[in-house]
Amino acid sequence: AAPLPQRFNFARYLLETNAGRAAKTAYVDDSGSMTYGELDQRIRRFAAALLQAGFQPEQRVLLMMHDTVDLPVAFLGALFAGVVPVPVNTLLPAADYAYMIEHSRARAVVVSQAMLPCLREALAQTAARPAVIVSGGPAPDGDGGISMASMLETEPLRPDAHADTHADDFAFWLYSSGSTGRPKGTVHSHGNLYWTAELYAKPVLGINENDTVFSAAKLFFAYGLGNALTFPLSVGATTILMAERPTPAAVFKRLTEHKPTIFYGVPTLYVAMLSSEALPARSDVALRICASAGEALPREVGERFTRHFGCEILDGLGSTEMLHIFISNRAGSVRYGTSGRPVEGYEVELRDESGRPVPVGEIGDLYIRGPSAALLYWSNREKTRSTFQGDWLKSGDKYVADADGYYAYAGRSDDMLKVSGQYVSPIEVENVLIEHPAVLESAVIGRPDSEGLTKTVAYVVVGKNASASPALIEDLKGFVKGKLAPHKYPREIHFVSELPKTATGKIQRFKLRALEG
Ligand code: 3SK
Repeated sequence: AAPLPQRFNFARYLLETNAGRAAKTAYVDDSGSMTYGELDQRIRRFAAALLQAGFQPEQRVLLMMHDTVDLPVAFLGALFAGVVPVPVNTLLPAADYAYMIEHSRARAVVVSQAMLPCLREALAQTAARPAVIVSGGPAPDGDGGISMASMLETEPLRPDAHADTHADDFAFWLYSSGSTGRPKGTVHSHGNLYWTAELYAKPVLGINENDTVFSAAKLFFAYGLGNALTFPLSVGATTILMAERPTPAAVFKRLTEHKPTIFYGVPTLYVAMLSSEALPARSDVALRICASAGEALPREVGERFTRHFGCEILDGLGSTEMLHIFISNRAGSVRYGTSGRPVEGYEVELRDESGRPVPVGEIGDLYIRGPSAALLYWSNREKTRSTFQGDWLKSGDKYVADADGYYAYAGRSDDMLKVSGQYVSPIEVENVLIEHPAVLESAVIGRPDSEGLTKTVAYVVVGKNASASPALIEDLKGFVKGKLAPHKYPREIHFVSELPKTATGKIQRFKLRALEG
């Protein structure tokens, strides 16, 4: 890959890369399409509007947005202006947005119209007063907000006024979950975006301008951001965006109507697709290659998919901290049941507890080094130090390598779970369960289902005045659903008389993991 110049602005680089493609379709979303020429204009206008509104370099703008063409415009417009966009998960409870608004000190929030009520609820929980920019509709009267459409209508005074950023400057943040405490603001640079496209998307996916891509993972995830923004725009490909939840039916509609050549999913979705009666025939789709990340893809699922569609799934491992995939299978040499081999440009080591490399065939803690590593966690020196160790980054995953250099997942180093490709902290779920009047204590673990995918399981000790019953199980599930993002509620709840604990009172989740469900 070409080395980066010191002065580098990723949005400007994309506009230059696609300057000769003005008439080509860049994005198709649920309500229309946008050419590269229109994308260029809108990015410049959005950037100019932020600067005209007095935004200073590195101030944050929170993006509470569904996947529509406005999201790449807001993200890249902010980068172009040197303002730092922070795309956030659209499925969180209001309290999480209140926290992120305060923690990021966001000067503005760009919000999809459908999420306005949730933003209002969040703003009621904080004294922070960011400006509100509404995407997909008019700003409501009296709220002091402004519509994104009206910002984009304004002719910019200085359409080329991009920020003269350094490749290592703070460019954007993504929040990543931790086993304890609040989500961590993971700070990435302009250069990091470039490296994920150069090292993974171009050589591993072979992405090129003839591709049409569709990612079931949303743009607010590091995985989705690369899949549906960084990668296609780095080569001038066309991207299909979908605002709704990625159910099999919604995915099949896009696969058959828009005929993407690259599809990016997560294991839970591949399983649901393969068990759906509406699974399209091979001849109804135009898939060239698929990718999977988020959690390990069970071998059987990959094999069934390839038998049906004649197309391989490249399972890989990435992280929010490394921004995208750094271990991946390659077309033509896929080994289902593994995450593949290190992507060229990244180095991977498996270490034992004293930091020494482990031999082939033995489980070790996975460390990575590569040019797309995040710079830090915002306002969190302790976690920054324990994760970013010099050149190396501690992933928190345990892996085992075979003699051919393929890496297979062997669990997490902490108690974190990965459910539907997203981290779940057992402690966060336990803390909610314990707020229920019937619950005395609880412990949450992950357990593989019949397909080999992790499901959240809770063990609950009920209080003296409560009785364990099927009705209480449903009540507890609903209680957690009401307070946390939907992927976090326990799919199974078991009542126990006590929880296994150490002498010092720490819950021994490994003992619960050893129990049969
Ligand atoms: O979870 C993953 O495997 C992943 C992949 C790409 C980018 C980000 C993440 C978290």
